[in-house]
Amino acid sequence: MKSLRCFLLLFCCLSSSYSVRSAEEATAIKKQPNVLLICIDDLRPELRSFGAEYIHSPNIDALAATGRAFHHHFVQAPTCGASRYTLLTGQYGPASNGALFQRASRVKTDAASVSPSLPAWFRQHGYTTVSVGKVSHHPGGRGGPDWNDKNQLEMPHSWDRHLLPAGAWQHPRGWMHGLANGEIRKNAKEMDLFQAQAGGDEVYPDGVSINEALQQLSSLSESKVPFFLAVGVLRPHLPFGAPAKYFELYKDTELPKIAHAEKPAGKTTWHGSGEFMKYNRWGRNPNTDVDFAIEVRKAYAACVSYADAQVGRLLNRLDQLDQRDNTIIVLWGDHGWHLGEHSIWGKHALFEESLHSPMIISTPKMSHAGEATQAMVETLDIFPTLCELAKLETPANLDGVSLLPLLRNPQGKGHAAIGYAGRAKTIRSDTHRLILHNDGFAELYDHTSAEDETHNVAEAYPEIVSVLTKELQRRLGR
Ligand SMILES: [Ca+2]
Repeated sequence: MKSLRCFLLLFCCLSSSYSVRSAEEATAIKKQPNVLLICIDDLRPELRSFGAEYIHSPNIDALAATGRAFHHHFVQAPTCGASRYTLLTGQYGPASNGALFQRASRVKTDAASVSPSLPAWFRQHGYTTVSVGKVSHHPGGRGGPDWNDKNQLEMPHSWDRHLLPAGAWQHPRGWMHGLANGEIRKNAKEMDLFQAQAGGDEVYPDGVSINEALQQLSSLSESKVPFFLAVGVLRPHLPFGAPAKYFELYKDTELPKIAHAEKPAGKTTWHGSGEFMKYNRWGRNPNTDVDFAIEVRKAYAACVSYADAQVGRLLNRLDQLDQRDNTIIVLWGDHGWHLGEHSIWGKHALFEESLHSPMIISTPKMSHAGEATQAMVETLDIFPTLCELAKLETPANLDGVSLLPLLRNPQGKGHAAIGYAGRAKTIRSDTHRLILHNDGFAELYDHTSAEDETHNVAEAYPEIVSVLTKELQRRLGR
């Protein structure tokens, strides 16, 4: 199916719906649901509940079984800071990791020009807002040499508390790339790419920050006002270090073959996997060493299972506190990750693997709970969705749309997804992906074809390139 006619059926106008706050505002606030937003770093949609039966992800799977898993969720940007910008502002933004700090500078010089962030909006509407771990780009949300300068806030006016207990890793910068028992990254070449140390969850950084998140959950649950708690889980971000018990899960696992592992021949957003290659790899390269590729993939899988266990700790505490029936839960991966597809080990490209990430939304008493949706949605959609679910007014200038229709009916329609990096931008429809480079070069991939994103068909289908380019420019305004 490659016809233009079928393709043209894809687009429709979408508009946000607006809900109105109750007149009995003070009373309503107490009845409003809590929000637990779980942000997982570098998590690709390779989970058992997303079809990967060789992955041990029982806690995320249990959440999916009681909520709505979005199997076609795409982020706006294939890098932490720029993707989190869109989650936390609901707007398109810069393509760089410094996006939120740039916004913070504008807040200082021209506050009126900056619309409220997602947590700021909930805070303005009576919620207590707390973040723990890596929610914005810097864990704990501060700048400075060690990312703990109280005078340099990444998201001004957003949080009542933004916390990062660094434990043995000394400061948020040390925690961010920490390995076992307080090892801090000084020179990446001297830090192991992956590591399995025996011990409990606190041997690695996430165990410590989740302890803090559990304490916050307990104290916030005692309050009479609703809470908005955002928790960032660091793994499976590099380096791939996790307690040995999670590596054990994959000792005898046979992983499927890497899909389209060949390096693209033509012009693409391919890169040399710099973030990955700079670690100590013991002289081995997964692109040329099949056994090492399997070891790397198993290490990533172990980190996914470690992250999954942290999600389980959060959800168990929520249940113990009897808050599940009054809490909206969003689990979100900040972008995808190539494990050898297109000969890339990392993110930062505009291929499907870089932009596709898991998302699950669970709300109290949701209809069709446990049914996944295949509708295409974007990270931008989370802000308006949470507003509507919490019965808050939706800010007028958000770039996404509410997903409430898909929470009611998983068979509903989605919409094309936009993404961008420094050198190119992209639009993904139900059938195609267009990647438009800044110099005008176009890549067009047909997702109805077995060749998928390995064969650029832009020259053969100029009409599709033209329609998608116009839609991309209209949506992105650039
Ligand atoms: Ca990330």
